[in-house]
This record gives sequence, C-alpha cells and structure tokens, in this order.
Amino acid sequence: MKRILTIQDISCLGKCSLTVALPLLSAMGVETVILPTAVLSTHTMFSGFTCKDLSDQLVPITAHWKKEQITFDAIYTGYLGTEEEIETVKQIIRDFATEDTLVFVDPAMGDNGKLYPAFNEHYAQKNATLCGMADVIVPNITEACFMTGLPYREEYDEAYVRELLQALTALGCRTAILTGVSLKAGKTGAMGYDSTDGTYFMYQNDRIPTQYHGTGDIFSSVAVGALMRGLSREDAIRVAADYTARTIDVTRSNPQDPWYGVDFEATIPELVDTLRSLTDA
Ligand code: PXL
Repeated sequence: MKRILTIQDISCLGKCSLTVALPLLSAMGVETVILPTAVLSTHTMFSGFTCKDLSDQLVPITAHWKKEQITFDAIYTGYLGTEEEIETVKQIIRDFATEDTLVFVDPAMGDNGKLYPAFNEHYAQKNATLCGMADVIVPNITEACFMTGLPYREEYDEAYVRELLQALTALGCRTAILTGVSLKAGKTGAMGYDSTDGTYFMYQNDRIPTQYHGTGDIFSSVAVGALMRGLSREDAIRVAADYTARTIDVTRSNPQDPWYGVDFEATIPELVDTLRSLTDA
C-alpha cells in the first residue's frame, strides 16, 4: 500500500483540509499519515473561529519519524497558516522527499479573486516558493494570479489559461494543474501543463451553479489519491473532477449553507467503485 503524508490544518467543524483528506485518501486505499499544522474550531469562513498554531510540533514529530526511518510515497500539502510554517514544510520536504516521492502542493489560500482572511500578498509569494519545490501543484485561478503576478480575470480564454500554466511552472514545479477552469459556458474543470514535455491536458464537466466551501480540498485529495493508485494524470483529474461535481450535486438537496461544506460522505462508495473499475483492485 502506498503511504502519503498530508500536511494541513485540522478544522474541527466545517468540512475541509484534514477532515476531508484523511477519510478520502483512506477510502481510496492509501495509508494516510497526517501532520496537523493548527487546530481551528471551524474553517475561517465562520466568524469567531479559534486557532491553536501547532507549528512548534512539526519539527519534533517529523524528527521522530526520521528516527523510525519512515518514508513516504507522496507528500501532499494544503492550507498552511503562516509563512514560517511554509518554511518548516519546505524543510520537511527536503528531509523526506526522494526521487520517487511525489510532492503535491495545493496552495490553498483564496478564491474568487481574493485571498482568505488570514493571508496577504507576501504570504502568497512565500507559497509560490513552496510550489517551486513541487512535482505537481493544483492552484485555482485566484491562487495562480497571486503567485505569478498575472491579472485575475473572470472572463478568459484558453490562451490566458496557458499563460498562467506556463508562469506557474516557471516557479519551478514540473506540472501545474489549474482548477476551476471554465472554457465554455456551462462547463468547468481543470487544465494542466507538463513542463517536461510541453504537453497540455484538460478535463471539463458540467458546471453546477452553486459554490461550496472545501471543494478544492476534495479535488486535490482525490487527485493525489488517484495518482497514488497508479492512475495517469488525465484519469486522476477526470476522477477528481467528476467526484467533486457529483458530490456538489448530491449536496444541493441539503439546506445547510454552502460555506459549511459538501456531503462527500454520501459519495465515498461511488468513488471507491470508480477506483475499483479503473484499477481492478
Ligand atoms: O479549504 C481551504 C481551507 C482549509 N483550512 C482552513 C480554511 C480553508 C478555507 O477557508 O479556512 C482553516
């Protein structure tokens, strides 16, 4: 079984980051080691959330693993609270990543043209340096613009997406996958660029006109889980995009506010079936 280390916060309530990554990756048949960077009462879209920073635990925890000679097939990072934490995570990657480790970075820090409340532009530049160390990054268009300095656009064409992808790989990562890319009315999905061979790839499905919180974390977790299960990058983004869309669709009958999160628990069996049909396992 592949073993993945995921480094992100744990928001106790409101489905995102570790409360999404751990169940999804486990259900996909990937051993999931977690490194919680902070404990929050809720994600930061609630007002009045509490936050206990756990940065001082990252070095002792990983030093123990090093002593135990633990290795990881992938390191997957998500929402990271502070610039210092990003520096610590970069050191953890240097300490644990070998040639065979997939370093997968979701620079979760904003959406709809804005950074989340806890962040500023300086933080975004720091996140760009973490992205530079990755094999695969999965920002949305907002995050890509803050990291590359290119202008954020609501309306765009494929040339704009290609420009963003090239600027992202110029940060140093091998492959950039932009999420939330819509190149036709009524469609949305992801488009990627592999800088090692200059190839673009894309997957679009039907756009569901409601935005839910935490869907980026769902897409990333399923994409990295699928890569760990041996799927090609094209299949991985298709499975992740279809699962995210299906989960949003299922959640629409839930009267809870969209920023609470999506009902991914309801669709895990379908994800497992999809994976089984693609891997014969
Ligand atoms: O899904 C991204 C995310 C993760 N963790 C925390 C967040 C957010 C987005 O707002 O607030 C704490």
